[in-house]
Amino acid sequence: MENTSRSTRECSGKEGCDHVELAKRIINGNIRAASRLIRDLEDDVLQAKETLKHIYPHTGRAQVIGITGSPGAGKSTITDELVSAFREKENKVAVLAVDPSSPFSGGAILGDRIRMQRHASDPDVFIRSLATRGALGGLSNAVGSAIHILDAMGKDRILVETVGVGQQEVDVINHAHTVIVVLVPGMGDDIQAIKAGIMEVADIFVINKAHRDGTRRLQKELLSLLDLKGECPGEWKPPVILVDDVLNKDTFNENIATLCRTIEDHHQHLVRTRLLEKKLEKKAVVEILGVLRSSILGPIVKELQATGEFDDMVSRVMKRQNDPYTLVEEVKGNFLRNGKG
Ligand SMILES: Nc1nc2c(ncn2[C@@H]2O[C@H](COP(=O)(O)OP(=O)(O)OP(=O)(O)O)[C@@H](O)[C@H]2O)c(=O)[nH]1
Ligand SMILES: [Mg+2]
Repeated sequence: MENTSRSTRECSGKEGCDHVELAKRIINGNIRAASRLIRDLEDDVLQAKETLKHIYPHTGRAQVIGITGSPGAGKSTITDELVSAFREKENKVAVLAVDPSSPFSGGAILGDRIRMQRHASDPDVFIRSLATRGALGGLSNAVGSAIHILDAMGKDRILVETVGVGQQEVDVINHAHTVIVVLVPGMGDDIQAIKAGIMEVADIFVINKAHRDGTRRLQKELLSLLDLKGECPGEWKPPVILVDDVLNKDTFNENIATLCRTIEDHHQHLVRTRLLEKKLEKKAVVEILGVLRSSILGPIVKELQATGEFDDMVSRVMKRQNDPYTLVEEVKGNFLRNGKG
């Protein structure tokens, strides 16, 4: 209901609902237009899809870099520094801070904005946070679409920051071409990382706050884990980069420069080995399945919820009056016959 009223309000507003016009403004790099569409994605406004259709042909150019790691590992600090490094090369940059845990934008993300304040006046740096309020397409879908918006705006590099915890975050980070996992010594990060399956998605490891005790131990553990995995000739072995205390400006900057070069090397590797093509193919599959799920399953679920049938199904399954298989078969049959649940 909330979504419908919101879309109606926007369409009758003075900005109108001309998707072509909104798409054009985004393609021209208009920050307000892009922000509005990202907000609509968060709110699961149906019309957002119409605008996305128009911007899609203008996407596929940007390099997407994912940054993940435990809370407080230093992801935003490193992201902020990467933004500066990319700006020195005159790249247009976007940062998407994804907060899966928060039902509202703000909180930790607000901290990120403050931390990245020095880029606030740069028109070629666009920083946005993304939280979803239970979008049917799921967070990963919303992130994929937000990346398309930033890409269509003409950004050369898109940095996606997320806290690496569970499967949802792994799905989010899989939108990136290159994934950086930030670890900190002395936090039991190694164990957490393996548990969360983050090891599998890492292309580059960063040990941040490398002035701390335990850095060498963590580095050794990581390297032996990577050795255990083994590697085929020509395969990318994720390098482990140490990043010194942000207060040791000179070494910190040097370390960030190494990180930038490694990101470049990884990108070249993806292109050379045609892994980039494979990644893009996988992304297309995931994207189609996600849209299928939200456009076919979404309306059925909404209808069942609106009529109270969904609650009824839950209660029947709980009391073992019905099994979910039979119930879903009935829903499917009704839907195919009548076009509704
Ligand atoms: N001393 C020191 N502090 C650091 C360093 N890197 C980050 N910090 C501090 O650690 C805190 C967390 O850093 P962030 O960059 O916000 O970490 P994050 O991983 O983005 O945190 P979340 O987004 O909240 O998960 C901040 O107070 C930083 O100033 C470092 O190298 N040395
Ligand atoms: Mg952060």
